[in-house]
Amino acid sequence: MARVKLQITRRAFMKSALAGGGGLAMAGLGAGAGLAAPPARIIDGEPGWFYRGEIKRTYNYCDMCPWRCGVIVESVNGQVYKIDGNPADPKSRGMLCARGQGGVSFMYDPDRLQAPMVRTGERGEGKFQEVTWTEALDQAAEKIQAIADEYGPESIAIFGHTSGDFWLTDYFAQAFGTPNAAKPSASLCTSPREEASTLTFGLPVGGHEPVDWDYLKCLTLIGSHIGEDSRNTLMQDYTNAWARGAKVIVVDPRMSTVASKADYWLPIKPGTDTALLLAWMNVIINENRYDAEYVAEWTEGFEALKAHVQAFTPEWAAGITELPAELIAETARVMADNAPQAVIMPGRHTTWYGNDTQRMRAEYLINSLLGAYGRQGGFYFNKSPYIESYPHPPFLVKGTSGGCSAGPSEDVANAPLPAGPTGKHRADGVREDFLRGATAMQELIDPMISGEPYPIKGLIVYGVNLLNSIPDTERTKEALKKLDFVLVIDVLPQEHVAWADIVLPEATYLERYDELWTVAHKTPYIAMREPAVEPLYDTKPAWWMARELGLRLDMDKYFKWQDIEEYLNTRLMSVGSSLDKMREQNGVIIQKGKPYFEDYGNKSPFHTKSKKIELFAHELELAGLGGLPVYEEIEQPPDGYMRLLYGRHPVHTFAKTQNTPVLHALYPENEVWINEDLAAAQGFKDGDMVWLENQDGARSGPVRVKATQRIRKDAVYLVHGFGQNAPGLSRANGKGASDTKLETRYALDPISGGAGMRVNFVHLVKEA
Ligand SMILES: Nc1nc2c(c(=O)[nH]1)N[C@H]1C(S)=C(S)[C@@H](COP(=O)(O)OP(=O)(O)OC[C@H]3O[C@@H](n4cnc5c(=O)[nH]c(N)nc54)[C@H](O)[C@@H]3O)O[C@H]1N2
Ligand SMILES: Nc1nc2c(c(=O)[nH]1)N[C@H]1C(S)=C(S)[C@@H](COP(=O)(O)OP(=O)(O)OC[C@H]3O[C@@H](n4cnc5c(=O)[nH]c(N)nc54)[C@H](O)[C@@H]3O)O[C@H]1N2
Ligand code: SF4
Ligand SMILES: [Mo]
Repeated sequence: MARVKLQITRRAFMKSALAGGGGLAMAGLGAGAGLAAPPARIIDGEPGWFYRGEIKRTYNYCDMCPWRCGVIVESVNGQVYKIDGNPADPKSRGMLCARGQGGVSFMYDPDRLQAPMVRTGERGEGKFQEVTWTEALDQAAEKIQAIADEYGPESIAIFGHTSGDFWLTDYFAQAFGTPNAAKPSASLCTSPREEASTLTFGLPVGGHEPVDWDYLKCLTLIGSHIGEDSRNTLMQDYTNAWARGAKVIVVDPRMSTVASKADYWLPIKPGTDTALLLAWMNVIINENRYDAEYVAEWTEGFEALKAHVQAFTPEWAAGITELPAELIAETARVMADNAPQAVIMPGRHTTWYGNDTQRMRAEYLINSLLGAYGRQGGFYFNKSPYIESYPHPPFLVKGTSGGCSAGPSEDVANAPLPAGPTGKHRADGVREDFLRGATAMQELIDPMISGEPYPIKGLIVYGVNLLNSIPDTERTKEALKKLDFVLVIDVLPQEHVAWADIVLPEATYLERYDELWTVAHKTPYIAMREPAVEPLYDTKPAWWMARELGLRLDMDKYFKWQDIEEYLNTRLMSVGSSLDKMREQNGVIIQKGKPYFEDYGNKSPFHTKSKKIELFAHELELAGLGGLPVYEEIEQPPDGYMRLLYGRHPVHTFAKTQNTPVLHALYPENEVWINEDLAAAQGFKDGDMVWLENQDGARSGPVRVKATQRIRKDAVYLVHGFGQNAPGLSRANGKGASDTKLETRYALDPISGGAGMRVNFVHLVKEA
């Protein structure tokens, strides 16, 4: 494949890659149905007839996905017209992905929730009556108080995601005293990689994967599908590295977009990645291609690892992964030849098969053998920005929600340890079932049904798509029927909203202030969010709802601030800033990082017990979970079935943007990818409409067949987020098939508590 060897400048890339999808959408469809044309500039001191008023620019961070690029929002006379990337923001660098530009359309979606509501029909029926905020909040507080009085505060569970979740899942939960706060971005997403990282380095990966892109020479992606996973920064970084000639190795059972641009595509048999990783270690160690000096200085357990991998030859792995032994050896050599500017980028959604922490550890061990951590062009050490919390009395419990989008960490060092849903702790305070993981969201459902080990009676759902994000939706519905109280805070009439007792409609990110976004990065930084316009309808921000509930629940001492501006200005004072100063300084505060070993003097940057990279994990060995990763065989599809795989589409986020007018227009429904030859043998062709049925008889569809050579014969693939059953979503309802509804099973990772969802099998059924 011919390559442009010049460094693509970011401007040029924007024109070529990003503006293509997003820009076209905005030009073709307008910022939202029925909006007037954007205002034009003043010519020769006189506004033209088309002049509509002054353009107001406000700072924000995008909430169209959990990545949160810094943006500048342009509005005129209380109407938002345009969102641009903030050039000063380390994530957006002046650019956005299509979803980010779709934010205007998301805000003006006419299907939005418009007023607080109280249920009038049965749970799940979706019958509500509008009430005032006072009525809704009074009733909610009364219910929550009654449950806490009878069963204790821990019997209220709080699920949260999207960027206002800090106020509920972190702040409110800890102040109220419930340890049962959880985010899908932990146990359904990052918990294996975070757990593995903590075990190996004593450091989390953090929200932003610390790949030192500018100097990188070799990138390996295990399942990460950059380009479909359309995080703005990653697409920019990838394109620049690729244009510079960096080698790219992609391991994926499907030829993803990024695989089509790689030097090597390894179409691995699903679920066998750990075998490949062990064989790579075998080659790197036995051919003396590891960084011996680095390994001696910075790691512990090398001899045990060396002995461990002897049996795992490329020939052994070839039999398991269905990849040629020669290709396995060759790719290991390519990585080693480029070390330490060679990294296996930690995937983000890493809950795959239930043995995921060990797979992630295997990736980190290779990165360590290559000497990549703390080296230019490998991984930098990221650092959280310094800023003080708003002063408050000690919280009643320590935060456990975790996740890739946790709010700013609070100082809760002296708070008692949480009693998770099992309530069991080892003598050293570590939870028995999960080593250190954040509370696993999907594991909180059972106590709602069984009352064991103690009952969960109330549920607050903030910005979580309950029936599209957690596997085994029938079990979730059973739990929803049993609960004494369900409070939902959302912006759209999503499927789960129909199950609420009380619905509180939130103002979108373009209409509200919010907590500061503090990012652990090469250059630690703080970004702000302020409203571009007044909230539409009768909607309110999360900080206000959390405070109003808190005041009604005798939690006044945690809500001393009168309004959000006072809260934010007090925090910003600790870094010599304020909202006004931030506005003058491009909406971000950038601090100095400590990316490389040189920045630590004689101190070790690793926070493990040994202060080294623990190739051998003593803690896991002690817990009987194995100090070194091993390959474990997983269940294979029954005859006639294929494994259900899933991933992202570049213009959609999870199950939340399918109804957004401009994004819906770009990709209105998903398709089921199936190997072309296999489809033909089963009597299906490209474009056929089919239903998908899983091993337990669950069905979803109808969905269009995409017959392609770009996927193996043992798997099919769906873009996540479609197949919704929410009549209030006029565009998304009933379009395509849902991976979630076909995931009636999951495999629990014993180390991280993550839910592996790629353990379900489907077959195609002709549309009835
Ligand atoms: N457009 C868009 N971008 C997003 C998001 C979004 O919703 N929309 N969400 C963001 C979030 S929160 C996350 S967590 C990330 C997720 O993005 P990633 O971390 O990149 O996603 P994964 O789901 O881990 O990877 C999906 C890929 O794994 C491949 N795969 C499936 N099974 C296997 C296997 O056994 N082995 C290997 N090697 N590969 C396999 C699939 O074919 C697919 O290409 O995306 C982020 N970016
Ligand atoms: N089957 C399956 N399950 C998955 C995944 C998958 O690929 N397949 N991916 C997993 C991953 S990686 C992740 S991170 C999670 C994501 O899980 P979720 O975050 O639950 O996913 P979304 O569908 O984005 O749901 C966001 C919800 O927040 C609402 N919302 C949007 N903006 C706002 C706002 O400003 N305020 C409030 N209050 N609500 C708002 C949306 O309407 C929606 O109901 O899902 C996980 N679950
Ligand atoms: S990657 Fe796209 S959707 Fe996500 S925060 Fe950035 S601009 Fe918004
Ligand atoms: Mo995620």
